[in-house]
Amino acid sequence: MKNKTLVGIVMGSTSDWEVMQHAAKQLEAFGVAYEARALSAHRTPAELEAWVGTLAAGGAKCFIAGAGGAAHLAGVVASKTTLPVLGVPMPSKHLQGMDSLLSTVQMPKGIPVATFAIGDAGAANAALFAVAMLALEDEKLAAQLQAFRRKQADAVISARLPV
Ligand code: RP5
Repeated sequence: MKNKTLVGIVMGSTSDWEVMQHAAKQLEAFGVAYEARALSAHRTPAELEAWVGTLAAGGAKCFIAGAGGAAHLAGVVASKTTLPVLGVPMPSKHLQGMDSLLSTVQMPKGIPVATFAIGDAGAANAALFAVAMLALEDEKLAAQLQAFRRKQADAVISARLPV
């Protein structure tokens, strides 16, 4: 039986997948069930609202939303659910993602979006943050997260500079 979807990953365009795949891969590494869709806040608002509602009703615990340019996707998702929304600004052609960052992070008071770094690191970190939230009520996942951190620390400690 397919595991219940715990995290919804949404992006404004299929062109965002190159970045957002890092969120998906990170969740896969922890065995967290997710559903990923390309749905736009301005091109497919009705479908976006329906998808958010379906996942929330099905027991999802949070959403990761990545978009670029005038990036209102994460804010719109946050307007449709009280579940935590983690925003990932896409790198953009003309402003190198600063447009995406500011339009995702500068949510007016009342509807929060937890915003991560521009690009691949932000996508991976949004997934790690989702894992941390899920780990609050899942001891096995918490142990996995501890082991992940330990492995990273060990890699730094055992690294040797080429001098
Ligand atoms: C945004 O516009 C998307 O999130 C994407 O980052 C950007 C460009 O989309 P495409 O023109 O590649 O579909 O809505």
